[in-house]
Amino acid sequence: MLSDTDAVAAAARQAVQATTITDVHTHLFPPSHGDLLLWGVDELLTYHYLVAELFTVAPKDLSHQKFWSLDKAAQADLIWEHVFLNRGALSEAARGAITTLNLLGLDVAGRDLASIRKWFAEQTIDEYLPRVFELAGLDYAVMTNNPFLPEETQCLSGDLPCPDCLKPALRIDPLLVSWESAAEEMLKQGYQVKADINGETLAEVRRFLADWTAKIKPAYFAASLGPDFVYPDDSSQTWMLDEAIVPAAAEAGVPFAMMIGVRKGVNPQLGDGGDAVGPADVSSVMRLCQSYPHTKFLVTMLSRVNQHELCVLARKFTNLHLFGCWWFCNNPSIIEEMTRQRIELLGTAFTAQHSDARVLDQLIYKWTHTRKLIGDVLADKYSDLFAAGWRPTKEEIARDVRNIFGGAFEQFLAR
Ligand code: RAT
Ligand code: ZN
Repeated sequence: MLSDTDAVAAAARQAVQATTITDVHTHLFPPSHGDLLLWGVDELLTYHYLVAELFTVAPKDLSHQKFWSLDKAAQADLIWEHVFLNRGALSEAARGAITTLNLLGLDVAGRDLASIRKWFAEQTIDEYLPRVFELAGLDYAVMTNNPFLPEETQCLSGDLPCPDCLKPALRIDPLLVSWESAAEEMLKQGYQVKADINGETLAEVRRFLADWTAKIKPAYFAASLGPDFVYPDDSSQTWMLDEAIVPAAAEAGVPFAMMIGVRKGVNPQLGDGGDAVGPADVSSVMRLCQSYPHTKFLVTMLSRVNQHELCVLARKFTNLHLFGCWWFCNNPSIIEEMTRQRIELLGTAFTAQHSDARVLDQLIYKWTHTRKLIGDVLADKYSDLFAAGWRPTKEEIARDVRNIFGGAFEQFLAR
């Protein structure tokens, strides 16, 4: 029996520490996919979030071109020197690398990158991957599998082994944002599509999606969309959604995940780090939910200013499930604000976070940081509830916590 607010708050924090998490969106791959799975200290240090930070403080004579011409270890050296040693590593991404190394038992305070590298060189991925999942406390992570990238399709077609802790998702941005390149790849794969989208082409897109669904059994289809995303309009994007993606998702019985609000390539010299954010039109999500009540939509939005409107929308539609504090929102101040807002408007019917890990080791810090923050938020919320007169049990708290860390996502998939 939890007999006072302190006990309830402690139980909430403890439940968040103990819960098993399902990571609903990452960029990880199975070890059998070779170099596609990134791990180790040099990958951690050259995360695109940190590359962007390097160029906010880099010496004038370090051009982007010069940086990209270096090998991975030399790039990592530059980030270590300028972001970590010459400045306080205060950003979330920099602190994250430190949390990861520390929790792996490495002497990060000693600042000896050479010995950290030596430790990683002694690890084997088959032993390291389960260790990372264990440290992060995950049952499984959903991958991002792109059927438009030859380096990925090669692996996906090869029936290579995949551990149970990694589940596929089908990433289909090119259908919506770069049709020409999508069509080119689909033609190579034997689908009779035309640059000018017509009825036959849309039928081929449905066949493509059905075939890839049968091959990889994705948890959902996913796309990232710009702040200018509008539905419906008289563009081929609307046509593609109405005639191909939505029917194919319905046929496959999977949700369509939309990640909305990224301004792609505002500085292409930064590579993956060159994207920015813009507020998007939440009413487009509303119109999709209204038009397709039997299709499920998983949604996350990048702009902080969209979050409140999106939460209100999620109260209106059972076919809409919110997930994660995406990318530039995956920062303590915003995670705290978004989680409070979501609990206040949605109870536990949402997924509080995803890691977006591109480097295996990032699972450790992203989930450690998130657990601490959300544990504090829930401690407050349960204290308020106790003060209001409700008496939650430890078991009920554990149930609620699991829901926002994967339970509600699985219930949504199963609906
Ligand atoms: O967070 C990131 O690493 C971004 O670059 C993107 O991967 C984004 O999450 C996406 O899936 O498009
Ligand atoms: Zn992502």
